[in-house]
Amino acid sequence: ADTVQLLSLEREDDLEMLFETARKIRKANFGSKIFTYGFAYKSTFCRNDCTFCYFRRSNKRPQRYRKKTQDVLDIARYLSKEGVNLMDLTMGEDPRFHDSKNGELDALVQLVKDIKAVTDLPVMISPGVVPDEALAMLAAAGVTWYACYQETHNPALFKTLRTGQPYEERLEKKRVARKLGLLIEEGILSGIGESLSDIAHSIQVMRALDVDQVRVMKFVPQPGTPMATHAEEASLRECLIIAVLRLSFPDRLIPASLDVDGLAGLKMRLNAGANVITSLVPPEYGLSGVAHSELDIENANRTMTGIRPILDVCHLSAAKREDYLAWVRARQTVFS
Ligand code: SAM
Ligand code: MD0
Ligand code: SF4
Repeated sequence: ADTVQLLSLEREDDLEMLFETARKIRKANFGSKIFTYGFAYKSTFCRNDCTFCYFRRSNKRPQRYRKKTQDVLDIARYLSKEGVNLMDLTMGEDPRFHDSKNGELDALVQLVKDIKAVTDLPVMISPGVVPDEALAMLAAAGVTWYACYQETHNPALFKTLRTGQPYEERLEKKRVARKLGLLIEEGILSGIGESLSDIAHSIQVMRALDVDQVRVMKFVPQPGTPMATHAEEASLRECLIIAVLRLSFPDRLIPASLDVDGLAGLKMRLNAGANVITSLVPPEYGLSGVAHSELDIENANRTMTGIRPILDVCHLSAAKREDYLAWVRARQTVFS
């Protein structure tokens, strides 16, 4: 069946068959092991004004912060002890981190080194579009992954979402990252006015990019933004796309994010063929989520302890650090 046909499935039994196929493909490639990523929103300042995002520059509501090095290190230590496989440092496009003028970029570079020294965890960085030199410095410091989601590969739709941001520049940054030896994560938003052929086209573009990790997250309306009253689609649609991604990228990593529906939405995403749980966030550090700035954080649902019962019912288990490192190394040798 072609991609658009799969994406138009609606009947419950058809969907169940698709999800089952996706799980079989996951099993053939990854067994029953699921990778886990810790998440820290390092800076919630941003120069951009994406219409879908709570942290867009013009929104007055978010709590803006830049987490101190020591706090992020504590967080990484906590998550590492819990057994996560990777630490994702995310930030708004905060220009303070874009050059060496004020010391923040150098502090970030040092933070990456410290996380690796203290926890031995691989690091993913999600800083948005940053200068090539900054990316090169982070790569040299030992960052493993660059995550940067295009949201859509329809340039006209992109323009309405990422207002004022050049489509090509954002796409190109991922090629730059790959050339620097980084693994790359690319992704799309669903429920933002895309057509089924837009999604199919995204899959083609992401295949051409040869991305290592590929995600879909459904759009969650954010207070204080132009899309605050935009309809929110059913989470099942995100799951359908996850399953189609699994069919299209059998041996790549596909996240089930805790950020969209919290712990309650984990099982359905794993059942759709996801093999990474992202956005594990420890309580009590005052950290924000992205699609939900608070959901399930302070009640400790977004922790390894929180997710284990779900892994159990799905007959899955959390991968050990060695399993994850082996996968990463194997991917790195493909293009080095
Ligand atoms: N500022 C960097 C950037 O935009 O690449 C890094 C932040 S990254 C965590 C932001 C990602 O979260 C976006 O690329 C988008 O895919 C997702 N996101 C943001 N707002 C969202 C929302 N309201 N609903 C669902 N996903 C959202
Ligand atoms: C997540 N909140 O995994 C995080 C974020 C950025 N690399 C990831 C969107 O859902
Ligand atoms: Fe800024 Fe990223 Fe939010 Fe866009 S998605 S407003 S770049 S934090």
